Amino acid sequence: MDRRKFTGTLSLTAMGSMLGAPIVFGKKIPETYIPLALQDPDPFKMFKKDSEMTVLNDRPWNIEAKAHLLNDAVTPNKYMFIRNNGKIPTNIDANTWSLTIDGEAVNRSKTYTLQELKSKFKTHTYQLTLECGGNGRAEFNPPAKGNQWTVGAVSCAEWTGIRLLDVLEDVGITSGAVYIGYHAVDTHLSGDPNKEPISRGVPMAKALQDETLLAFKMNGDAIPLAHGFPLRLVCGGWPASASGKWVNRISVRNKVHDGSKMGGTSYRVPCETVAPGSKVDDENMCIIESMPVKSLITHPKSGAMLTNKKSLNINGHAWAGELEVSKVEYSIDFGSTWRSCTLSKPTNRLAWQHFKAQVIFPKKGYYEVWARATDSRRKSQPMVLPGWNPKGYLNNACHRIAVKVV
Ligand SMILES: Nc1nc2c(c(=O)[nH]1)N[C@H]1C(S)=C(S)[C@@H](COP(=O)(O)O)O[C@H]1N2
Ligand SMILES: [Mo]
Repeated sequence: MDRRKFTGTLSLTAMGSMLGAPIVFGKKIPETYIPLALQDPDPFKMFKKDSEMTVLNDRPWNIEAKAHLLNDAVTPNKYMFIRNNGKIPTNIDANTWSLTIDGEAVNRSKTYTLQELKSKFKTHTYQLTLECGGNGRAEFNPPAKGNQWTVGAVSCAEWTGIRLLDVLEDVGITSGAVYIGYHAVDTHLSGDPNKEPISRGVPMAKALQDETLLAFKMNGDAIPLAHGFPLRLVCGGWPASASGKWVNRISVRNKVHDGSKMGGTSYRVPCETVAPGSKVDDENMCIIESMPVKSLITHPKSGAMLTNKKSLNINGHAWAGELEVSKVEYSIDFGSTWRSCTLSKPTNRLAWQHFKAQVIFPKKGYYEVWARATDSRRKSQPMVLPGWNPKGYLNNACHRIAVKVV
């Protein structure tokens, strides 16, 4: 990684926020000088991530959690995956930040400062599940290009902000509104200032939900730079690519938003199941909306050894996009029989739910514990890989851990 390039254009405020303290004599720093504490080329320190997190790519930065790191009820910053399509912006000044609402379907476009947004509209706090559409991609065959996410591109943090609904109501939208599309300040890997790395969105029905936030806090503090400081659109339960980081403009469109990564094979899957490896025409691809039902065993870590003990407490989380999870079961006989787990209600809509069970093993030996969640419409996770698609999205196959009873 080229550390120099990364911090070369950092503003004093951004450097201060990365250091966790303002740089007192900051104004005296020579122009290209990088503070010693930021010269450490360690992404874990740079993003305040735990050293057990897995780096999948450093250009752009993509980092995932291991299943056992996600055991907390609410995901702390240090275990939250990072997914970037372009370069993380480095010159952000929250004091001058503004958000413009424009597009074909607003009466008149309007710009708010961040301060105005915070004081004018009511604040809401929700736990919201964000899963990358490509989480689980690594398992697809034929393989799909892109970051080879295993299971850890999912989080459920507590987000605080204002409702997009309230802002759009204040601006005034026309009856022709179909979709919103976000625009952000991160830059394209090519360096071309006219290319947006990503500009996605959601249909009006999702945009106007209670839980769709313009967030300025994550887990009670300012959003970390890597996760969208100072303002982020958060659309829980949908592919996390719909939750724009570093957002400074939202367009209310009179058609399906056509920004970068809205077409082709990006965040789209064949509308009908296809044979693995097929080529699918553009018009037969559909935009991913609500994410499918899924669960993750976060305790114990796969590979656990049970010495002189035949019972094991497992726990984890389950989520189902827009829906609630109605049950989670586990199997220790490769899916032949299933037993119920205890499942909690979500703290709020679109928050993941927690499950636990006490597993009893009949005798010494090797076992696998498989978990399977079912949503409120009775759809369950597949035991094996679900429908192949060109970019390897939506792998919600059962999570499994290995256990030895010795
Ligand atoms: N501006 C902007 N927003 C973005 C992205 C991005 O590259 N740029 N990546 C998206 C994708 S694909 C995902 S999965 C999530 C990742 O959010 P996180 O890094 O906070 O976990 O952010 C989404 N929002
Ligand atoms: Mo993503």
